[in-house]
Amino acid sequence: MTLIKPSKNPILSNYAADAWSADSRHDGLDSVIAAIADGAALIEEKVRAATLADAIGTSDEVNVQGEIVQYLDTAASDAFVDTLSRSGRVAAIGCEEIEGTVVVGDGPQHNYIVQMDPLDGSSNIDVAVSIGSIFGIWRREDGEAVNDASLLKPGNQQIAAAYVVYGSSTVMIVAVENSVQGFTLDPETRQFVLTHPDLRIPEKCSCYSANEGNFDKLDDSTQKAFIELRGKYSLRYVGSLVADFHRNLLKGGIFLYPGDPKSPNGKLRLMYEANPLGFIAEQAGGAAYSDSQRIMDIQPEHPHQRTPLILGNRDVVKQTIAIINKA
Ligand code: AHM
Ligand code: MG
Repeated sequence: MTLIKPSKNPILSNYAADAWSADSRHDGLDSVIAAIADGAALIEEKVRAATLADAIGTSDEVNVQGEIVQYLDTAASDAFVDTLSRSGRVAAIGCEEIEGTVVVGDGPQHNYIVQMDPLDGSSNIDVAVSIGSIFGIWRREDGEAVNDASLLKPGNQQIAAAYVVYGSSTVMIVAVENSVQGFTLDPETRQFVLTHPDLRIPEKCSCYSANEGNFDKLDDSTQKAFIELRGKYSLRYVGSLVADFHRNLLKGGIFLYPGDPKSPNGKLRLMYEANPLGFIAEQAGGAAYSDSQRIMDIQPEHPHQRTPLILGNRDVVKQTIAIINKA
């Protein structure tokens, strides 16, 4: 597999060097972000060709109708494990597609732990709708053992988070404390260019994003919260978390995937969906809660555990939680 070297992303690399490496806790973080950018540029090409590959089915790797979905999930997982491992800065990786911990290295320079959903919104791959990749980034302390426990740090210890949306453009959002920056992949130069500096969620909430088809399954108080949102905001739901969140970050909005009596923890995963997007939302002035607590304060017990997720404009998230928690 050909990897795009960090030097092919000079604007991103230079930006990272200036903005993120000044803080000593960010030592080497620019290499981790550049590795995510490299993997994203590679996967973007495969995403653009996904429907074609599915229809033609000429490659041995995608020779059965429908296997493209599985193929892209695996290709994205492999690509990001590869680029992150090559960054020389990552100690361990947790991944939606991989049951256990990918231990990369325990040298003094391996000072980051990355958790990722390499291809979010898989059900939208074969219908040409926006999908994405999500990353939470934690610091490994000096000398800290690298093992399964490395993946069980709470979200409030994240040092950075990022996501990529493969949509009408390919956009990468990167957040560190108090800073959320957006980059767009230039299809000509294959460079990520800073296009959305210093993002903040707009104060005005324009829309809510939720699977309304689940309404009848919800408990009474959650139904009340949905009804309240219906009366005030437009419904916009892509069905790819990363795309729904991206729209709400830029335009103002709230995303909900609550639990229900049958599935109290909902559908979405704490470590590589809720925590990274929760971190980004908070740095952009928003909020992220399960039904009962701040997402980032949940102490993880399992790398693949699920959580209800209510995410976006701070005030609207708080109002929604208050309705859900009213007995
Ligand atoms: P995935 O990680 O397998 O793609 O699943 C997660 C996706 C999210 O992107 C999205 O918010 C949610 O599942 C949609 O679920 P539903 O189809 O139940 O509305
Ligand atoms: Mg996902």
